Amino acid sequence: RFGERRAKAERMFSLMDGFLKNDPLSLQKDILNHVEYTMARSRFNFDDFEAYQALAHSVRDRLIERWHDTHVYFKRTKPKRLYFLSLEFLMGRSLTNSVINLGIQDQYAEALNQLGFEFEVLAEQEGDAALGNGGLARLSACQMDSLATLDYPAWGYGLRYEYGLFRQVIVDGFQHEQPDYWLNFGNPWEIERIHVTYEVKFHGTVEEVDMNGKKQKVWVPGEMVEAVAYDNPIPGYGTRNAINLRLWAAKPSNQLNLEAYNTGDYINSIVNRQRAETISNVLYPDDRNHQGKELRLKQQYFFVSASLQDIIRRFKDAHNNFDELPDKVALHLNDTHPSLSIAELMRILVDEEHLDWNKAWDIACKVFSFTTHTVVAEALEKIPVDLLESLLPRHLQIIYDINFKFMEELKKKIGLDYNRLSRMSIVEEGAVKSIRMANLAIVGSHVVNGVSKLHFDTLKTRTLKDFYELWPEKFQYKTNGVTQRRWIVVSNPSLCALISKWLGTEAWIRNADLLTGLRDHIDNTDFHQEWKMVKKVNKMRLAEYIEAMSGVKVSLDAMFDVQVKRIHEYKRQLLNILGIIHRYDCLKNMDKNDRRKVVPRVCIIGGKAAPGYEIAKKIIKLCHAVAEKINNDADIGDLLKLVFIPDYNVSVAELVIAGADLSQHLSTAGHEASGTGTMKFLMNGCLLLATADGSTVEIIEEIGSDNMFVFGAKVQEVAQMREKGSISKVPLQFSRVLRMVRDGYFGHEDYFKSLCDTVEIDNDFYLLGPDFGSYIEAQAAADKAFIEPEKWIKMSILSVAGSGRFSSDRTIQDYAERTWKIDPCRCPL
Ligand code: 4GP
Repeated sequence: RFGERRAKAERMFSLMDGFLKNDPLSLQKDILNHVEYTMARSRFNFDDFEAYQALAHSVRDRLIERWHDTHVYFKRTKPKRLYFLSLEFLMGRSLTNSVINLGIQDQYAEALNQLGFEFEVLAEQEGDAALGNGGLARLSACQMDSLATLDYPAWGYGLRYEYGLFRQVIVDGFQHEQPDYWLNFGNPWEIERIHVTYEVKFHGTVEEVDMNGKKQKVWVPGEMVEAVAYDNPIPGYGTRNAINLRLWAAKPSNQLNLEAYNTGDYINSIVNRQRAETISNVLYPDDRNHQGKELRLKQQYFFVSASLQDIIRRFKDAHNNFDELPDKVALHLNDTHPSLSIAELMRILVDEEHLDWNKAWDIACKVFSFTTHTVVAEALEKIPVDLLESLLPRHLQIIYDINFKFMEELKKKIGLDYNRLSRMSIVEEGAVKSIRMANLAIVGSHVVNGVSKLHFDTLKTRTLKDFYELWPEKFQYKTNGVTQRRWIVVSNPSLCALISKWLGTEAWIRNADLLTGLRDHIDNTDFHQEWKMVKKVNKMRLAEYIEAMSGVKVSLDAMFDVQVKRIHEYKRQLLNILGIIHRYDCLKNMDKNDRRKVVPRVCIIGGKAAPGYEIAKKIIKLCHAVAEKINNDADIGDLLKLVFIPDYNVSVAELVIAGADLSQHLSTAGHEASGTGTMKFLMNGCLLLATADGSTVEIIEEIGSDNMFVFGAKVQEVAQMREKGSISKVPLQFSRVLRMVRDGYFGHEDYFKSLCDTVEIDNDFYLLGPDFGSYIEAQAAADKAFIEPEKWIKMSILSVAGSGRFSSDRTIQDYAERTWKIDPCRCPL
């Protein structure tokens, strides 16, 4: 039989003419075929968008080949697999990244040229896949790239939201949110798997039945929804491996509720069925607060249930004893959002597979690991018990049982310290009885991770202190990283070529530590010249974009100073804007001579505010009001410009980061768990102006504080300042610029009043006032360095040279070795 099957497979393979060919002529044929047969356009008459779609389909074909081979190889060799569970992935665009990772960019460029198209122009046709909010979600995307590149046998699981993160439209300086129906024109990068579906259950009751003389709990659900898989191949770089990101979409269940149909209410029954699809419809646009929303909880469980059914099915296909689960499967919880997985795995093992509770619990604890991305305990997710009871009655019982056993064990260890017991309990008593998802994740995981050294210290000493003292061995940190493939190779091709030229190798694309080799050329003036040219080219691209988006013409001689990230009070965009007002105020009061010495600046701010976050929205409006004043002041001219870049997303980031001279990371120390924007700017030779917060502390260690502009209170000082007050440290200039806003210098004084109130002396939780003086000094130091181009270029080169440690390859390798215990599994050519 085996011989027969093999012969059949070989014949089929020969009929297929082997693997797809990648010479420019074959690529042209493939693209034209897709124009004709996939897009159903005439092959002589198609526009850029159709050309992009056909091109994308031809790339996808090549991805599928590798993706198939990788699956088959994993299936055959049965390595321990990692499943990365995340409710958010900010993938951005796929085209350029795919052809680069496949290693066929030049061939495609030539093929398209011969068809009369330009690769870069077609690449611009692609929209972003924005299935996430911010840092956590983009980190997941970087980590998927590293998992594939390093050949780890990993899969990602997530939700296929039909509406991704909202589009930000600015009208009169105010943010408006518009739905991002990103699937409008189809998504060539996904593969719909109509046969990979699972029933997901909700509501209902728990009954006790007698099973072989043993009492067994059985969940009788009240609602069923079907989860359908959509697969997204993730190609590694410099390897044949392409792993999978499986996203679930909700569809009405096929199990008809005959009762409803028989009552004669046919139309309503259909409408009710359709409602099921809303589960995966829309991404929640807050990047922190999801407390107590029923739909959000439904999304979480829908995602968890479908993923675990899929994972357990795959495990059972290859193994027949659950004792092996921890040796074959690692389940990673990316933040608390997938924490219900712990209760769900227990339900499967105990209720469905009939394992004894203690054995099941032992397995679960070995399988799960958890990363938290936040600093403050208040931001940790909680779910009201009432909600959970109605939606997932069996899971609530299981969580109670987990907690009961945990509390018993804890009492044995710490005695009857009721305060501590109640702090550590998974169940929070109080006005609204709730389940603490972080506590569940910590209790059920064998490793709890922070995302930077400083974050780890905060977890140990503050946020998760009780747990750390109980289980110090459980706690680790893996400083975040970003992928140099996306953030240099894809987004900054000129810099990529320059680095490879001076290092004499492209090996750094898989091993970012090699970037340190740039230090060998630090005094070479030819190298400096070329470095300068690269930045200039990128600044030109950015300047064109700014003009197209905002109508503002900016000078390339100016310092491009950028702050792009989600808008949050703790990230202190307001500090930046007040600093700009101060700069403007100084310019206005300067005589002509002094003005000649001023370094011209283009200040660029971008980012989205959560739709319900009023103060953040006011910050956006203030930015526009200040820009309006400054940009129309002919007296100031090119000395100062301020632009807000609307709808900041991954593809905008690619452009902006490559073109920045200086970037700002202003979080009050102790509030940014890690920060990953810093790393992208660092890799692009942009100097950082930053507080010693999150992973910036480690960047300072790596490149030295003299190669960046560090300012502001340190973590320990922040605590003291909040306790003792810090009025004496608030400089006069701060009060002055704040007064300008209050007095209506930029209009809208009533609207800005509550915003100004947040930084008044007694109210200034994020310490803008006390940090203002040192902020202004750091800005002055940046100006001073900028007028010494030699010095600036060296700092820029040393930034890139020191960025290797912040590659997500390093992070992933660390997770693989210390947390997941998985080995590379490289698919042969
Ligand atoms: C973010 C953190 O705020 C940021 O410091 C960190 O770099 C990033 O996660 C990745 O670890 N958190 C979120 C969130 O995006 O939604 O909580």
